[in-house]
Amino acid sequence: MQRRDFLLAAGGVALNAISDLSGPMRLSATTKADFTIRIAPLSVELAAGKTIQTIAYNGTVPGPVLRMKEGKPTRVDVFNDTDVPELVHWHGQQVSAEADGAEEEGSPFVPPKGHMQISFTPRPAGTRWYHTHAMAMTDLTRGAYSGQYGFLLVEPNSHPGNYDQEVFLAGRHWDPSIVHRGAPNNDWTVSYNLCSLADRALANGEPIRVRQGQRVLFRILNADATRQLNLALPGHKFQVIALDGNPVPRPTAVELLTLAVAERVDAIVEMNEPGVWVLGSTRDEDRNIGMGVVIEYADRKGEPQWKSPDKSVVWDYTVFGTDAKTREPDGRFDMKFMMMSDEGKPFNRWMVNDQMWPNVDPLMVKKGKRYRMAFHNGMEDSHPLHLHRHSFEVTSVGGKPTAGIIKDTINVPKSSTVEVDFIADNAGPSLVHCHMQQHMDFGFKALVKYH
Ligand SMILES: [Cu+2]
Repeated sequence: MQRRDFLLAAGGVALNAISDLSGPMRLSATTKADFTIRIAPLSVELAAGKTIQTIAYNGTVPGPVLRMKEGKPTRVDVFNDTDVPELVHWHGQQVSAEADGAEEEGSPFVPPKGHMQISFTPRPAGTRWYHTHAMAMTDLTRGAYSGQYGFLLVEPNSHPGNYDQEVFLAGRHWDPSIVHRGAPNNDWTVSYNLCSLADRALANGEPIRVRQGQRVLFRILNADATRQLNLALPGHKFQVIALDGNPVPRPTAVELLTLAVAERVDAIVEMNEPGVWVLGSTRDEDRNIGMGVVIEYADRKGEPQWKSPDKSVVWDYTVFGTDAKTREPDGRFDMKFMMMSDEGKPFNRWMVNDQMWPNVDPLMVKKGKRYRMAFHNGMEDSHPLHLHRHSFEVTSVGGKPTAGIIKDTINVPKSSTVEVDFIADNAGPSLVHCHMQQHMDFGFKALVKYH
């Protein structure tokens, strides 16, 4: 019988892991946990006659909403009932590298048929999420192609929200397969047959029931492995109050929401257009395979109505920012991303500053200093860049300066540059990577390291 015990401690954050690789589970030396996550196979009928087989948390997709208190030390028991090692990542949380659930940072795996107790202090408050950080490579049953995702709501001590109803929506594509695309991309991508925004495909689950005059807070997550999410609700506007869970300096009403992979939007909708509506993807091909949910006003019946926003309506982060001048950073990192030529098999490989993972120079930082990362995307696709264990302030998008928008993931549109600043305030290795699964698996990543 093999047994391994870990006890790692860093900055007051401890992590216990006990695993038993061959015999019955042993649970000695762990303290009672606040939350339990069980990773196990799940069969779920997302639409009538359309059942998918996946791996999920606690038998549901999405997994349960975990409500944690900001600043309160929290323990999570993770049981892995599958036969492969797993990692649970706390996206947008300033935790230790040990607890972060990223192989590249040295976080331990939850062993197959094993258990691990993870401890951290949730911060900052806001709409975060938890998801697997395992690599999938060409196995589309693993990683972000699986059902291992859920909301993590870190509740602040004071509640600023003024709303009548709270709704969690997480966009996902399902039933993936690998395809090769021709010009101009000339790359390998993933195609899907089914979508969900609530817990079922559009029109297969319960509608969201509202009353005229209600203010509904939508917490929206793009939990997809690879695809951008564009959402509209005909006849209504979204008052965006937070991006990636962080309040924006200029809450603004918009007709269209765009979320790159892993991004979150908190938005309030005033229900003042009675009817039965589709809140759904503006891409017909996604909405037609289930990306949406029905919004039903009290006493209203009939077919859900859909109308696409005008083509001229576009998503622009900077409308939520200010014109304030941002502080000059103490250091700057230019990061250029390039796809390597097609090798004839999936997937394409990626380079960062002409270097190939794991031989990518780390971004070396000193504690307490402010650094600017300039993401240069010379490709024909947009890429969602995510920094682990830190938040950043967006300072320019496509050459347009902005300030005050705090995020952990940002879309870098094709042929453009996005700049973000972060304070080096959480020692330890931190991964910065494209959140599209097949890109991070095949080299689109680098590490921030502290001197
Ligand atoms: Cu990418």
